[in-house]
Amino acid sequence: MFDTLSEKLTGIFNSLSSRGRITEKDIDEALSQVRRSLLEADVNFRVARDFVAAIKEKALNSDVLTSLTPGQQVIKIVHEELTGILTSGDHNLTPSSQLPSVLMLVGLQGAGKTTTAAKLALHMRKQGHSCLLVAADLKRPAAIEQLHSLGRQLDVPVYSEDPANSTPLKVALAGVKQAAQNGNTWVIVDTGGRIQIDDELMQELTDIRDAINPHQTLFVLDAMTGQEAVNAAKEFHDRVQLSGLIMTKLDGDARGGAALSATQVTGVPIKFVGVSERPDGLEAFHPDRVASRILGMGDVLSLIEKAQQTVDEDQVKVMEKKLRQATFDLDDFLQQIQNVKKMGSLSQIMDMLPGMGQMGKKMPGNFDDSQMKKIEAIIQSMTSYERHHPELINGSRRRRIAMGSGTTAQDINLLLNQFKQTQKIMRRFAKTKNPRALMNMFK
Ligand SMILES: Nc1nc2c(ncn2[C@@H]2O[C@H](COP(=O)(O)OP(=O)(O)OP(=O)(O)O)[C@@H](O)[C@H]2O)c(=O)[nH]1
Ligand SMILES: [Mg+2]
Repeated sequence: MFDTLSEKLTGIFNSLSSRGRITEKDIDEALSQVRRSLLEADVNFRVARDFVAAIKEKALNSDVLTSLTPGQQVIKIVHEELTGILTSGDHNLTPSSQLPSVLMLVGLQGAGKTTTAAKLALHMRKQGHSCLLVAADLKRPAAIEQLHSLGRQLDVPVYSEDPANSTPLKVALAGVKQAAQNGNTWVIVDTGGRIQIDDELMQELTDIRDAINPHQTLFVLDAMTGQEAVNAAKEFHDRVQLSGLIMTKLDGDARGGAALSATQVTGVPIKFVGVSERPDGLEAFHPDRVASRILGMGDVLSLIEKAQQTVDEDQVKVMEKKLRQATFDLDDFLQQIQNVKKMGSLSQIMDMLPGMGQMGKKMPGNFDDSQMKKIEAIIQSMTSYERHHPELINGSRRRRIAMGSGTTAQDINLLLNQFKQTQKIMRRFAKTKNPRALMNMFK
């Protein structure tokens, strides 16, 4: 988590401050910490090395050496630089002037191409386009049915042929022709997974590319596969000239360093990210968020957005007001926990909150879903007065609540501590006028 990198950097600089001046060597030490953190986040080692070299120059030319908070300054520069790299290029899927616009998905096996094809079709339809999905993976027996099944689910037409009497090239060509006849505005060609060292299959992809001349060729990159995917992205780019990347499975634990490496190595922008297995699990790419994630800073903005999708808008506004006024009490805490349940697994949510990921891990008994049930029971056993004034819960109240909720006084203490921590974070949050400026909290 961010705390670790931030704390480590602050630690390095703090231990130096007693010595007085910070030197270039001290910056080197801090940057080697940054490099390690990038490697942990799956950033390719060459990319990390070059990146850190660029940062060093920036740091030396800035006021880091004389700053009172050099740790934060370094993080700030690193974050800005990461965001800068991730921002370059066009992140939209611009259609071609001649319809239908042809989009081809390529990548390693299991990266998420077929799922992403369906996600894109849904996304495009929401924007008023009509799509045709083309099943050009004839190698994996179930691939055609997988796309048909997704198509049925979304009510998007799918073009396929009998694999025994066709080839991926033929299917792709006929699919594009079909889309033109249908008057579709986009045609999305799903290709089979392949590894870059398989020359024959890579040639097949080049042939398809030459035949259908895609306007968008997107490499689907599994965030979980880390650095391996980076070499593949480069090779695919050399073979079929990618126009963009889609990073899938960002709902998992991976910090997403492969995004940085793949963008650096290919010079091609990330267009979208996949955040669930479901067809609506496709999100616009936000460079600053992925940069925060790579640094392990917690993805507060994503969390806010997710909460807004799951919880109704009015409730969010009320909550926001409470946060601003810092009157967040145990009733709100309970409501948040219940909302969190709607949003997904708790550890996922905790990871998105700065400081909370670590907190979750440090918590005795682990802050997991059963813990959550316990918390609900405890708060429900409190009186309304107690929920508004948790600081007044004394020993005898504690015993009564424990009895009422079938827990122990220790559980109550744990909860009250957790609540206090949350309140602290909320207060920091409340101080920011604009959620977009939340990053300032860390500067
Ligand atoms: N959690 C999560 N799972 C995903 C995401 N995208 C795809 N998956 C899952 O990853 C697995 C592989 O997805 P596919 O779409 O079949 O991958 P593919 O690249 O088409 O695979 P091949 O055609 O065999 O090369 C499936 O179980 C998907 O549900 C994502 O964004 N998040
Ligand atoms: Mg597939």
